[in-house]
Amino acid sequence: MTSLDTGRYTTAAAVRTALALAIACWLGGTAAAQPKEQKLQKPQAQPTGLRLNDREFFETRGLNVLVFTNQYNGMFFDEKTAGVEIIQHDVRLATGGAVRLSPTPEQWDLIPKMIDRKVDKAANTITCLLRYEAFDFDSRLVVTPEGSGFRVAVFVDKPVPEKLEGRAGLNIEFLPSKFFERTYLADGQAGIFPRHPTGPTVVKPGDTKIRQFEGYTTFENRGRNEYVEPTPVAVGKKLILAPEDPERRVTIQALSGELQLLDGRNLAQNGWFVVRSLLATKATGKVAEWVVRPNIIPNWTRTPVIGFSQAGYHPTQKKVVVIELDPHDTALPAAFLFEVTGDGAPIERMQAKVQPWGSYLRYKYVTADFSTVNRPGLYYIQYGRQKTETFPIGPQVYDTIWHATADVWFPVQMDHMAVNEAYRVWHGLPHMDDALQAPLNIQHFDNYRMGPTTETKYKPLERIPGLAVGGWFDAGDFDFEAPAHAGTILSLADTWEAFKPQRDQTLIDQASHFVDIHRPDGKPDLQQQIEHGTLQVAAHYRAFGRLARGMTDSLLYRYHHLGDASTQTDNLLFDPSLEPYQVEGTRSGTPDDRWVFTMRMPSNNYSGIGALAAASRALRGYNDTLADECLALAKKAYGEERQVAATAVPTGREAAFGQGAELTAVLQLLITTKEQQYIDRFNELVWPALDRPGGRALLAAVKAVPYLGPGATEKLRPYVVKYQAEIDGLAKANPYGVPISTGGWAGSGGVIGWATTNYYLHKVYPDLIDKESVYRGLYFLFGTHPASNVSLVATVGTRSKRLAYGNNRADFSFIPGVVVPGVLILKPDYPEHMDDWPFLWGENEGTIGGASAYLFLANAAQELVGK
Ligand SMILES: [Ca+2]
Ligand SMILES: [Ca+2]
Ligand SMILES: [Ca+2]
Repeated sequence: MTSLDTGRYTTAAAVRTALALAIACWLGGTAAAQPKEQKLQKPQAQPTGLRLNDREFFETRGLNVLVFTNQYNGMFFDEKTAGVEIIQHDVRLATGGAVRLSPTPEQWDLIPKMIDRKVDKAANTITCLLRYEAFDFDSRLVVTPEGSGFRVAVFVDKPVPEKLEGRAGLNIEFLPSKFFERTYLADGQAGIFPRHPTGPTVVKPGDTKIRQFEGYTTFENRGRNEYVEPTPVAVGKKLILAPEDPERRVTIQALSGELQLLDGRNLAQNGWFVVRSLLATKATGKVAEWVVRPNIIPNWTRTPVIGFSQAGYHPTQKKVVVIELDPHDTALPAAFLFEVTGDGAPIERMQAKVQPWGSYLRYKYVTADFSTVNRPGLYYIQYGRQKTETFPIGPQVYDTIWHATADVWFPVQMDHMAVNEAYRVWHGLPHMDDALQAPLNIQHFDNYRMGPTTETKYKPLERIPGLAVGGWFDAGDFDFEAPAHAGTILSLADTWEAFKPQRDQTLIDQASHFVDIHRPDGKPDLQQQIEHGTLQVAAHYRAFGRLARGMTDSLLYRYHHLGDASTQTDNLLFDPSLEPYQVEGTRSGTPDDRWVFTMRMPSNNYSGIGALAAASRALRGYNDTLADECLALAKKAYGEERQVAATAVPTGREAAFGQGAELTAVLQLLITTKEQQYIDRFNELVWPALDRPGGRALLAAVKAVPYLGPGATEKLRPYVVKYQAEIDGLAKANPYGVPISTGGWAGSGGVIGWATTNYYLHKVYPDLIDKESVYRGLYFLFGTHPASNVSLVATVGTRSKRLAYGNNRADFSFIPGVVVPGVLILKPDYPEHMDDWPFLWGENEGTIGGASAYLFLANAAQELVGK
């Protein structure tokens, strides 16, 4: 592009913006509705310093400093949500401020245990006692406001252990995506933050590496006794990050020693930029100290987030926009709906009075209701000078919302198949060396476990036949997660039975292990997917008589594989008589065949039984042989599991989970067989379960109502009345009126499950549960949610996820149709959704469970709007 073109473009854009504003004012924006006060430059007041607030973090307008408000929870180790964290202009810019043992800690590197946290309001200080058990090493991290920033210091009562000299340091990590296309100064020396890491690194002797979690290693040394460590990109006493950008500028000064700037992406794609000082050795007292000054824009006010459905609205639906405001912001009196016409001139169709909703988390919320507009067309919302993306209102808006998930996402997740799309190969044929019996007494890095026996007829590391077939990659990783699988098969079977979608846009050939996307083969894709998942589950029942817990990598450096699934293992059968990396015919000496974790868990087995029983119906008429076998396997396994339960009563977690899962199994068996024994058992389980807190039994109960005989509908009604009151309560709990989870994994899956329950209840009790309670789940997914208004379903809606934690995340890309978890609520009050950094799984990792549940909900909504 020439400079002349650039100039013309800029001018044209400016003219368009000015015109749009003029039209907006002229068409309906009353003077009072225009956000003049937002743009007026207020006098440049000096920002006041940080102070400790009641929520136990340091706060001033435009800046928060959190000190172990969120902890390393150990579940997946370093989740990049712990330690000293900086939220600058409402962006969580830095995390992991703590004493760490490596230059750029990876996910499975040792994390400090926080032993004690003292919040001293009088001294305006937070002190954390951190411990590394393996080295008997304690340190104190002290954070105190200073000037417009803060001071962070590390104290030790005993010198740094010898083994950690030159290793233990004060680290803090900066989010790379916020520094792309920006620069830094290190003692005045200029540098550019690289878009992709280009070193430097050094190789060190393997036996000097600090042990990672449980002795696993993230590094494949290819038989060489060595490991890689990043060395600094820059060094100095004073670092200024992004000096050119007032929103991002951070100055860090070392009061003793020097600062290193390192690039964690050299070791792991999810690494961050790290600033680090080594702790002083052979000394006690203060061993590191910095002053950190994140720039603060005076009187900074966050841009409002206009929550709406990026996929648009059916004319009959409510159209309530939720606007998320900075607590310092003043709500405008009105928001506007403009129709976009064919000649590009927008026409104001409605001015909606802005209604206060109240406070939720750290923001305040207002709503604007455009429900009375039902004329089909294209629209956008204007609030102040902000305009949303253009979206449709029309009877067809839900016609295609599940197609990307069914046509692309599920095919790409298919294991034991090569998957092609037009000119592109998504992945070759993976994991044909599945699988070996897992050995004993293991705590695996992806939360699998093995006890003291295999509880199968196989010996540790013995090959289990028939497992290189079917199944899906669980999520952004490649393992076979059995309960998620069972749930996915159930959900797909539900969708098939309820809506019978005949859509055929995929060729799936089990005989040649080949999938071609956008190529019909005369068979409904949904039945083909149900068959594909069932092939793997049925193989477990043939091998073990029950469902194993999962199948995954034995080696951490294979597990974190990114890219083509077919290269995760060598697809050759492991032969211990060969040397590592030696290949003879179809055998190899590389121990990369995956392991099957077979610890007995009744809940897991009941989930598999339910899946097989449901699949036996969904596959009827499509693959009768498999359908017959599924039912036989399910009935046999159910009888056996009941026998086990009669002799060994499960306890603890397994008791609670087991009952819920048995309910699912019995429900599916009774629907398939209509046998009285299952109806009786279901009645025995469901009514007490309904009286317990939790609520999952309600969904099973309402699904079973048609099979339970006369009176069941009325018997269930009081529970639905109670549930309806809970739905009403949600409208007061948050402005979105859906259950928003606050756990370590964001909650779109929970919202989908809730809306799906509402659908089933609406079908039986339309007087109690309305359609809007179903739609609300979709409004949330499609952009009416906190923190941003991006659609959480990639390729659904005008603006949707462009980055996700799929297995192609290293390319800053996504797999179309992925349903991401969405908005993570970090303690105590910060909703976060990263849309320029794909590597936080709690926000961006789609799962087969979430995607299959979405397929159901999307079909349900289509039915309700009257497709
Ligand atoms: Ca997994
Ligand atoms: Ca097909
Ligand atoms: Ca192999």
